[in-house]
Amino acid sequence: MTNRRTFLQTSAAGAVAFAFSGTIPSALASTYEPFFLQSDLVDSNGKYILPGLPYKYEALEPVIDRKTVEIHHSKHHKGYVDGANIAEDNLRAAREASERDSNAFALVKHWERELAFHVSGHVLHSIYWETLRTPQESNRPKDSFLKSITEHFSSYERFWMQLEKATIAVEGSGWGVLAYQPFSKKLTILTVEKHQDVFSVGAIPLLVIDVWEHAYYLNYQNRRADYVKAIQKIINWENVSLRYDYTKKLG
Ligand code: MN3
Repeated sequence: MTNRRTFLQTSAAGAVAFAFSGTIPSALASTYEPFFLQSDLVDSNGKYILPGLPYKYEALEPVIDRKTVEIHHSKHHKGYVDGANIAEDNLRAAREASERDSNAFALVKHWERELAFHVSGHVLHSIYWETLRTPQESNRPKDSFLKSITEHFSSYERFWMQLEKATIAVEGSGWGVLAYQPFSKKLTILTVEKHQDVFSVGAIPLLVIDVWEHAYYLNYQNRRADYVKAIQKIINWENVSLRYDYTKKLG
């Protein structure tokens, strides 16, 4: 399935320098494929599409309520998908017009920014949805991924505390991110304040926590810290761990 194998590679064609690049090794593709079934980010014509959720809107309750997930997915995420297509359409139109109109790229800065903003939002939300699941008590990564987390951050508790504190402290809207740096073979915690800006060239996001208010306001109002603490119960560590296994093969 071409779409699946090129997953985030496609978005690298947009303005997202931290997206996956390269193809999924065939040995891994079969293992990984089920996790991307709902995550074709583009259709066969290259148009961005909204991936279905891998669970029902109410599946994350009580950590995140049904209404928030529904609005977040069907309105906010959809908005990024539509915005990315509009930006690409306008850039395509400008390229075509440039043959006869010397001013065709007058708005190129605007549309490149729009493309970066919406493609980044599309990619980050797609990872966000996949790396969540129904609440589990004492939800921890397992086996080799737990071992890697411990090696990089000395313990799971210390790792989560840093991720939680960093995410709560994000100024304004943004994201907390666990990422992998292929060039250093390190797991790293990063934050994104404006997701249209590249937050760390060459780092590949494995787990992202959305802290734009739309992600939590109905449940938690201004209590971002409560939302970030609670989200630990709904992290799908198997998915995060598979992302890690895959990205390690890239570098
Ligand atoms: Mn969001």
